[in-house]
Amino acid sequence: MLRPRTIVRHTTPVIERDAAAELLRDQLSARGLGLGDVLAELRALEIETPSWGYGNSGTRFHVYPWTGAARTVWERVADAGLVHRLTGACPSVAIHIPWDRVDDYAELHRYAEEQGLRLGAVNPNLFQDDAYRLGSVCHPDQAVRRQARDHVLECVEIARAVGSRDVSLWLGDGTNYPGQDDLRARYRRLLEALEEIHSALDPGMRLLVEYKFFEPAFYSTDLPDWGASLLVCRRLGPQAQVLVDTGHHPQGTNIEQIVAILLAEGALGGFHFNNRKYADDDLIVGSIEPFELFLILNEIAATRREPATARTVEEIAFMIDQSHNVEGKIDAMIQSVVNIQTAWAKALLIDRDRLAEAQQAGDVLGAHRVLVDAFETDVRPLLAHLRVEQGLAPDPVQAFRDGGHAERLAIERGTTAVASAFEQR
Ligand SMILES: [Mn+2]
Repeated sequence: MLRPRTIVRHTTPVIERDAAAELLRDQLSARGLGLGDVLAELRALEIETPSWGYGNSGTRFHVYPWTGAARTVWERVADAGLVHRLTGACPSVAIHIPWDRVDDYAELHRYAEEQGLRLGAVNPNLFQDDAYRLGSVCHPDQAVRRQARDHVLECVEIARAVGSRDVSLWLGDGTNYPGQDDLRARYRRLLEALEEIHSALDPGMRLLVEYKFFEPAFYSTDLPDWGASLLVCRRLGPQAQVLVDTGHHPQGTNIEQIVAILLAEGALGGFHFNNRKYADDDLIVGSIEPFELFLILNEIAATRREPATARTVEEIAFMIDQSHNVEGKIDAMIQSVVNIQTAWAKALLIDRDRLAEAQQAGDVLGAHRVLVDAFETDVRPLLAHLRVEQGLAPDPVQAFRDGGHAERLAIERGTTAVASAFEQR
């Protein structure tokens, strides 16, 4: 989420007068930007981390247990709290039902608050029950469809109980072979289910509709792309919005253009950020394609500057959806947060007047160079300044590594045997 824009009066910059800071100042003033405004926009960016990113998880091949990884929902929320304390940018944590199911959601809500957090999006699980072999809400059998709908309705209840705005829906539904099921009938079943779920939302709540072009199904997926998600959301109403998971597209897809169109249509509800090389790899955000991440955030930054669309942009949920197989969980999460902040800072540094001029004049490479110029700017001093100003360490990854946290958690939790459905994900 982006906090509402605030007009920042000119505060006295406190960046140390070292060479990097001088350079940064020059870079900002050359673009007509004030340090105070840029810092305010950086502070506005709130990133939601996923509870499932803190436990042992992995690929279909093996799950390598990580010493000190969170074992329960309480530990996952505690780890999210630690990430927030180190970054100052992650005030909410998404939960997944049934992995994070508890008897008393008021208690979970209170516990999150003690950790300095809100409970964020509630994610139903429509892919891990034996009954879902042929799908969940699109299953040919009415009884299975009922079970799936009831599960999502339970998640709406949980969202209400914990004060969460968003129910975030991803379906594993699809078919593996041509002719396996009637594609139009499946679409009708999908609409019927989502209409019932959407009508159960309170005003102010949202249903985020995620898409993915393949996997676990390999021939057809019932919500394969952003167009299908958008069509469904349009049928449902304004409380249904599209969720873009950056790992859910075919190779070479221009994700930033999808983002631009969804922004123009007021239909972008949020992101699941992660990165990939080949498929839905759920790697650290920005680890493989930092330029793509920058271009996505460029669309957000540009839209945020326009008064007509600024309000819509504020509602976007910036969520991480990752799974860490060979690396430390908290370390990886902080690195993702840092990478998003870095790309956001670079997007804020784009000289938009010069860009618009070049575009209007048909100066193809001139316009391209304006973007590349911002992308190549070293924003590390700017982000370090932001954090020090917030009373944080300048490099949160280093702060985590130096703070003895991993060692403490290893002693407290040890190595978890990988047995539950959660860890097998
Ligand atoms: Mn996702």
